[in-house]
Amino acid sequence: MHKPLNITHPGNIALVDGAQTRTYADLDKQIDRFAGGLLAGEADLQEERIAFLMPASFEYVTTLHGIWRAGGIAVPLNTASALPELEHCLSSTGVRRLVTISDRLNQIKPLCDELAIELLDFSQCLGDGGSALPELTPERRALIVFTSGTTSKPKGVVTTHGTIAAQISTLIDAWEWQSSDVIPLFLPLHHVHGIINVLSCALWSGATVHLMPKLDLQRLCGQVTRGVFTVFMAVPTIYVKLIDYLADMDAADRSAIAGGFADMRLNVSGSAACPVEIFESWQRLTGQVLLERYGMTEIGMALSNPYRGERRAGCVGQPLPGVEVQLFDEQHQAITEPATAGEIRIKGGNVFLEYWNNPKATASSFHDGWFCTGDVAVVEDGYFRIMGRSSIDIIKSGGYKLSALEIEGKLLAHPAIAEVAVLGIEDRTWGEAVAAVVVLRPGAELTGEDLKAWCEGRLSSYKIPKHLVVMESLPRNAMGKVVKPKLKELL
Ligand code: MCA
Ligand code: AMP
Repeated sequence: MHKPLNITHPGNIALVDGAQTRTYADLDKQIDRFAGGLLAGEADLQEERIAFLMPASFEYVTTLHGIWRAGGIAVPLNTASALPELEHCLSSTGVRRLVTISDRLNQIKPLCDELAIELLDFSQCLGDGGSALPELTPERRALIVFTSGTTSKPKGVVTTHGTIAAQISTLIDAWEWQSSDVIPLFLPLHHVHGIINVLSCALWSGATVHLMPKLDLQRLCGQVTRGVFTVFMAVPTIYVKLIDYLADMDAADRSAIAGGFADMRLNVSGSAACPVEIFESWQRLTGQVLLERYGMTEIGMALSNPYRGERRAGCVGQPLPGVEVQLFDEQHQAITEPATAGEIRIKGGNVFLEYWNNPKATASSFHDGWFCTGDVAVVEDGYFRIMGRSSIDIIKSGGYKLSALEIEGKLLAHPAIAEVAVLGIEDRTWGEAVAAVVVLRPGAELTGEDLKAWCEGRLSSYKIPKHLVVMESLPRNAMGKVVKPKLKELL
């Protein structure tokens, strides 16, 4: 069983939320109370899926760990999701109880009523403490995180306590986490980057996490200037936003903030490719050589540039300790020649157990015991370099993985749209931006603004097309299948 909280220094500050702090001892006690409250006299939640909807907060951390301690499976929900997206997560995992905080109750209540889910206010779940808690073995399921892929609906990725322990411990070793570390957490807490790389690595190490419900560059940079943080982890979009933010200010302020970053021991980029231009700009601005790493919801982190040693721009480094990585060609043969592209496949204790309730998808994502990532890479002078993905239907925007098929399915319900193809187009800030190419119904008209307004409440904001192209017909191949058009010249 992994030790999700490092309580060897109970007086250390675990969490900071604005002016409030929680020591490890306080947090530990609160988690026990929450676990006891959820158990309500039962001995073990027996892998009951418990969903929770809340921003980064003490309540979030207590809920996540409380569910674990009580023997449940934690299902963290995206606070930015539209209701139909939440509906899919809740119904596909058979959730019967959902925990939230008081100012979110009204938002989620109608959906819980419709799905006959018991809606719990966080404070309602705190017991008196001191309840007996179940023994948790590594093979028990712990977490379901939703990921988009080449299917229209996101799949629930199940990891066990053992998987999570492996994902955390490899990063702690590789990046030399220490109890003196302090890290800001502004990434969403329904994905591995925020949950594992930032929150869990820090709490396992006895370090301090500053919880931020949203990315607020001004506030963040103020703290950076004051030297609050030792480690910083973000997606490339956030480094682009920081570079642009710094470019717009006077030289003295810029140099104070840049100095704050320069003094940290580590700046990490991941979740999407970090363009060489951004890697170099960040180094010029702050002196920090970004450590780029590669991961995926199903495997946690797999490849990383070295903490000590050369961090190469445009590359994702080498396999992390305990993670086996091999490139394969289309005939499933292992590639042994350098500089030959192949699919990245992974083995190790870090690999997920299954897609929830979807044995077919689970089976087809493995080959000969290797998890097939769908990402293509080459090895050059001992460093892996990601070349792209094997499916055009996966878009990476702002660090989020999006399914073109899911967005197409949604847009087809628009009364003006007869046919649609969704694709990602290169974008400096977002990596890729979502674009929709549509064929309209006879006589219909549609602008980008109309489409955006229609999508609100139906799709999370980062899935809403930022570009709209209307065509007479969609290009098709000889078999009549739609071929996604090259948009560069049309936009
Ligand atoms: C938001 N906007 C966008 C996008 N997102 N426009 C184009 N493309 C997008 N992707 C627009 C909104 O519509 C809005 O426009 C404006 O930007 C501000 O929106 P807001 O949501 O406030 O944006 P933000 O707060 O600045 O968000 C940017 C962000 C966020 C902080 C970079 O996208 C983010 O947290 N990304 C990280 C995702 C992540 O953690 N992924 C990890 C999964 P308007 O003003 O016109 O309405 S991958 C993973 O876990 C694996 C294991 C791994 O390897 O890490
Ligand atoms: P997700 O499924 O949301 O966890 O996203 C995982 C995907 O993000 C991977 O399959 C890659 O396509 C992409 N990814 C993560 N890190 C990197 C990176 N450093 N460079 C390029 N792509 C990355």
